[in-house]
Amino acid sequence: MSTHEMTGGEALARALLAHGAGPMFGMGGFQLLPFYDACRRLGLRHALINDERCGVFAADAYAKVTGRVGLADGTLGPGATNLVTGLIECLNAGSPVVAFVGDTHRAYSWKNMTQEARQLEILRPAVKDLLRVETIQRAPEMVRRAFAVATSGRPGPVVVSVPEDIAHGTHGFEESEFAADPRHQAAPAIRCRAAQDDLAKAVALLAKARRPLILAGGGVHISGAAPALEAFARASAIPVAHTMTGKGAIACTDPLSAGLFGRYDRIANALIAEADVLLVIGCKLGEIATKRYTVPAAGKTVIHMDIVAEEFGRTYRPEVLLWADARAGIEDLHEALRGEGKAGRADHVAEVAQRMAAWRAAAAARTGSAETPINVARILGELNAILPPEAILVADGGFAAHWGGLLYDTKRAGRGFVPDRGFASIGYGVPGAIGAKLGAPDRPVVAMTGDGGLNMSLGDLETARRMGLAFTAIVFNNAASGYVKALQHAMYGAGSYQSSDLAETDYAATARALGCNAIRVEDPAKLGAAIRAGIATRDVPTVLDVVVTRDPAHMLPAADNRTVQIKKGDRIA
Ligand SMILES: Cc1ncc(C[n+]2csc(CCOP(=O)(O)OP(=O)(O)O)c2C)c(N)n1
Ligand SMILES: [Mg+2]
Repeated sequence: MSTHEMTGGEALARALLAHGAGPMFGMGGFQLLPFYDACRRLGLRHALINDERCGVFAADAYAKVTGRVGLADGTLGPGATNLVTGLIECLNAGSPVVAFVGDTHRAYSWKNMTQEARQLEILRPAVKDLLRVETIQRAPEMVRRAFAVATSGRPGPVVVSVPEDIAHGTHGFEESEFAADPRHQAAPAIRCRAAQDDLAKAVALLAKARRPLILAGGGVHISGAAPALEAFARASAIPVAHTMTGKGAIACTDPLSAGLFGRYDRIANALIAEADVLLVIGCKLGEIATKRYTVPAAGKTVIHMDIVAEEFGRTYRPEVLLWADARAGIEDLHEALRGEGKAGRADHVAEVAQRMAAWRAAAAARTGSAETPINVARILGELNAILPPEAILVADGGFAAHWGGLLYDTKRAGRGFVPDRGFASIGYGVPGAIGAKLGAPDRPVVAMTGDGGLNMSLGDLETARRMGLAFTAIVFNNAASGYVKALQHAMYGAGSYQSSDLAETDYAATARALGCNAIRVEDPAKLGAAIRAGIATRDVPTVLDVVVTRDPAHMLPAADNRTVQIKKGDRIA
């Protein structure tokens, strides 16, 4: 048998290629140089990112859009620690991501090596698993293991720690050592199904339900279950409400859509209160989705379907537990229920559509607002009118996700709205758009970000320009850390602002200086044309610097946010 002498770095690159993997985002250092060199020689798509956190955000968005494993890397020390925020997004959101981190040469560890830190201890709680390549021979095995863990069960991030002596050392590998199981190229690699007796209990409850409602979370998208959910909801006449991440579980334009539930809602919270059975799918029922554990109110009949058994009962005590992959579980329910009880739900379904129509009529004043500075709702109104069904809307961690979650209408089932609600960090908009565009090069990608969020990730507009990626980044320019300012306004009164103002900045000029296409929009009537121009642009990002309200009393996202009252202990967002 012939062996091929290569560095550990090259073995890692070959193992990635064996999984059909890439693109990858990172910033180099000494430790991983042989890996970078192998990427160049072997043609693994790798791009320099200007902040490793953004590299993981891009990998996360790529994984969310494609289901395939997102890849990132960081060098020893600050490179590794910069990964933490991004990795926690992947962990909390269930995104399959593999990250390589350079580590010290083991002959010198703990001797004040430059950039040395207890980095594995820092990274450990941020990931689903942390593997260390202990001997060079095991490099391909560790990559295989990382992909297997990242794509199985509830997907998540896996760090592979690569000591310098492993990356730079050499070993004679046989070709067969790089074999990879193709099922682990994407999540879910393997699906589990609910127990028959649990399914029977769920079917018995749903068959006689008159006002049932499905509450869909991001797990629906991780599982690729949206088409199955749409078919089940239609065949069974059960309306669907969703979390921010669950948007697109069915199309928002579907008559069965009850819209967002939880902290902000259109009509869904009332439907939850009136429901006789709630079917929760792929949703952790966390703080925002439950409006701080008040929705659903205690005493509801809940069927909870999730792939992580430990999530059952964490925030709400369900009647029936369906321990299943979402798509498999929905298909099984569909098959077993066979539309039973559908006829008795005709009024319920008609009422949902009527209430949604009434909500839309009430919201139209804001989504079509001619106010200047521009009302953020108008931006969502324009996006609803302009974006085609296949578009992807990325939303930054702050207001953008809440405004988008509430007001954006997806027009087909599937993940068309990509917020970073795993960790809700600001700064996700631009790198998220980079990852989404690489994952779906033929789909229009639009990102919404606050000016604060853009400030955090401005450097990676350079990355997007360098990579020739055409997406549209809409900046909600309110010259403020607006969410904080709005809370200060509500809690301490007008004028009581601390560290929540930003300098008035022309982000269009900033973006132009970075080589991007850019338009500053101050007139709401010009918004539509600007969005269309952004979508039509090729090979370069477009930044739309949209001047929105600076009045902290009018920043909160709701059909009429002026009536929002903050109660003690409440958080608003
Ligand atoms: C990394 C990080 N730091 C702080 C926060 C808390 N936070 C949530 S929204 C927000 C305001 C962000 O300002 P900007 O991006 O301009 O959005 P705006 O609210 O003004 O639309 C902040 C600071 C966060 N989510 N993430
Ligand atoms: Mg702002």
